[in-house]
Amino acid sequence: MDRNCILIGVPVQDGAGRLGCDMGPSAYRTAGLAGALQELGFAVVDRGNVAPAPPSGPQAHANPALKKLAEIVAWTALLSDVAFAAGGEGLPIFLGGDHSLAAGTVSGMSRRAAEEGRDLFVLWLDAHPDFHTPDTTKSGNLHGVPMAYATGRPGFAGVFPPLAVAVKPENVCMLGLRSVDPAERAALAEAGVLVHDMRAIDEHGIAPLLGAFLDQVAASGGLLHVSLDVDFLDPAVAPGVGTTVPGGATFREAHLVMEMLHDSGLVRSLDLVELNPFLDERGRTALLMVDLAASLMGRRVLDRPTRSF
Ligand code: 6HN
Ligand code: MN
Ligand code: MN
Ligand code: MN
Repeated sequence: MDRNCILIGVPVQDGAGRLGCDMGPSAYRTAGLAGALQELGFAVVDRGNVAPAPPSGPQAHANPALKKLAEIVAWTALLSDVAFAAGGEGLPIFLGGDHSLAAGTVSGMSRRAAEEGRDLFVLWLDAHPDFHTPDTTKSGNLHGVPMAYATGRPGFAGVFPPLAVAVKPENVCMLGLRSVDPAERAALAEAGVLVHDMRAIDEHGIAPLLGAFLDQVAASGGLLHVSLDVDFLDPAVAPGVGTTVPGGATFREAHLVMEMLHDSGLVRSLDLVELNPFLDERGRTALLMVDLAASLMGRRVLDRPTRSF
């Protein structure tokens, strides 16, 4: 694991259905992310927040439900370049911001991997697959499309920035799904994405499912990008998100995932997304996300801070 951590604030909220994700980067800073990583021995650079120039006008599309298309296209183009560059300098941690940011971070990291002659693998920790296209989304919220974009699904050409290197769908593992729209279900099956929903986690346990995927990444010599959506977690432990779905990962399952990721030594980049501080309770979701990031970076169970709310 790279010992240089690069924190990049991404206050995008135009991809979500409600306001508040733009406060995410501040909440992670307030919850002590940089200090937690420094305690683990990392050199941490906080680059502050990035933002694209505001678009000159709306971008037309045949789907009238689409919201803020021009804005999200601008974020995607910017973040793809930012991720490509930062991925070559250290281990970038993208502090969201809503999940639309992954259209940029995943496509940029995919280009970075190709530059090194390797494949990008993506571990997608989320209640949702975010596998709509601009044509199939009914809500029109573009945080519902990033993985379809990054894997090169049809429907983005001439709408989103051209994709330099598509992620192979078989290199994507989605863990924790429990809210999948019909169009997404069909597209996931057609693309051949590896999906472990909550039922699979309940039935087999999270460790063997993740372990098999990490073995596959290691065997192929690929780079691993992790995209952690707050709603991967059960709303009882992580209420600070706009798209809560009951029956999510427990505190213990989530930490185990992070600990296994650390032990694998494979992680090259990380998204922390969908935190909505306006919906949080006394910062507990922000603190949990920081603790999970620290687990991924090597903090052991016995060193976790004791907190009460
Ligand atoms: N997320 N599938 C729903 C939609 O509106 O397209 C939910 C998307 C959730 C997005 O989890 O980042
Ligand atoms: Mn998501
Ligand atoms: Mn989600
Ligand atoms: Mn199974």
